[in-house]
Amino acid sequence: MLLDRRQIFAAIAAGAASRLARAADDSVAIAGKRPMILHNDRPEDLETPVRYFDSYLTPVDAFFVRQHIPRPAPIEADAYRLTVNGMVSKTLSLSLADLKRLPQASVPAVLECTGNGRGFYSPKVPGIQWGRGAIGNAEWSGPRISDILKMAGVSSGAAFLETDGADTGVAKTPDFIRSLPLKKALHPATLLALNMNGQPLPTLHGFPARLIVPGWDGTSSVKWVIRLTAAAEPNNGFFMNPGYRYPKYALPPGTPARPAELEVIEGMPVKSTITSPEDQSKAALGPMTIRGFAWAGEQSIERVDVSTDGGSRWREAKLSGAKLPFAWRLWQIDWQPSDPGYYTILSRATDSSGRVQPIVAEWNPSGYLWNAIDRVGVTLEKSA
Ligand SMILES: Nc1nc2c(c(=O)[nH]1)N[C@H]1C(S)=C(S)[C@@H](COP(=O)(O)O)O[C@H]1N2
Ligand SMILES: [Mo]
Repeated sequence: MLLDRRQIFAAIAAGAASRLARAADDSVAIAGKRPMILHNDRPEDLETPVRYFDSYLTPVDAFFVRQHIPRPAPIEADAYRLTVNGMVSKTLSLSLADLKRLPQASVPAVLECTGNGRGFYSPKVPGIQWGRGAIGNAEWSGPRISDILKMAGVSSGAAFLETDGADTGVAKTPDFIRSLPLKKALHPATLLALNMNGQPLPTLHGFPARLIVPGWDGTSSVKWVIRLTAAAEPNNGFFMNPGYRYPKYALPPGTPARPAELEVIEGMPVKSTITSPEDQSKAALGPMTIRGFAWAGEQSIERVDVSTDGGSRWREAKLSGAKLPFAWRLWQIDWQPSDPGYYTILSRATDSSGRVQPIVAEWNPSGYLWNAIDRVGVTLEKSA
């Protein structure tokens, strides 16, 4: 029987409804996850509700999930092999045990989807309407890509590393393949992560091995890696071109991309997020602490300023944690409002290279790299 598009969507929706327990706030339960904001089912695209962001490391069960195509069949640890080929002196086929025998490095790093915050753009941009939660900060560990490539012996003419995940294309969506300039691949913090927060990667996050490219957009961090290929040129497939490119010159909002003037996205911008109070929430009038996190791609966070009056006056927030590249820093500031009413709270981060969050995030046709000063509204009410 042939189903038309409407019937197919209805069938998918019916399946989803029976499989997913819906919580009151429209979040859903997925195995291994707390209730998350569901953007897509099959495969799951899950956003972290901001209330879960209350720790330096984002717990695995609260970490966002993004996948473009159905997950590969679960990979058996014993059957797993990583092929290292292309412009190398020796093609390798490495088992998980081989990878575990290499020196293991560890790096706390943010993983942020390029489209995090897309839902805030106006005019609207097609794609997942992520709010604040397509991001997490985890401790990743595993062998360095540089150690793996050293074993294979990369030719001097190689300039890129192509990475393929075990997921394959379906229908019109092609295979997920990414290329990384060799310089970034050889950076000591670029890992083939086997662990996330000290535990083996769960299937949703790329078991048994994923790339971690600290400071770059999440798209670079290929999951379920089965092949690393040294090459002279970057891969030119859909997920490198036109996917995940950003206009070289700003475009008027609402206008189409100019394909010839798009550039591959690399390091991420400076940014901050307010996690408490939540946007459009109500609270009892009284002293409170405003909290959040801030990060800056390959740079580190220098300071965060907060305004509770829509940006008229600013105060410096207290940062915790080490001033490191790649990872986020938590910040907080005490506030003693004296009057009830509606308040607009803003947070603005500055990084170690002097970048400051802009008032306006530059509109772009794919809705990438939203990094405007964060803004929430809260109503403070006199207790009865
Ligand atoms: N193999 C594979 N790797 C992938 C993807 C994918 O669809 N397939 N999605 C990428 C994108 S766009 C993001 S934002 C991150 C999300 O990682 P997470 O699901 O572990 O949070 O994985 C990246 N790696
Ligand atoms: Mo992404």
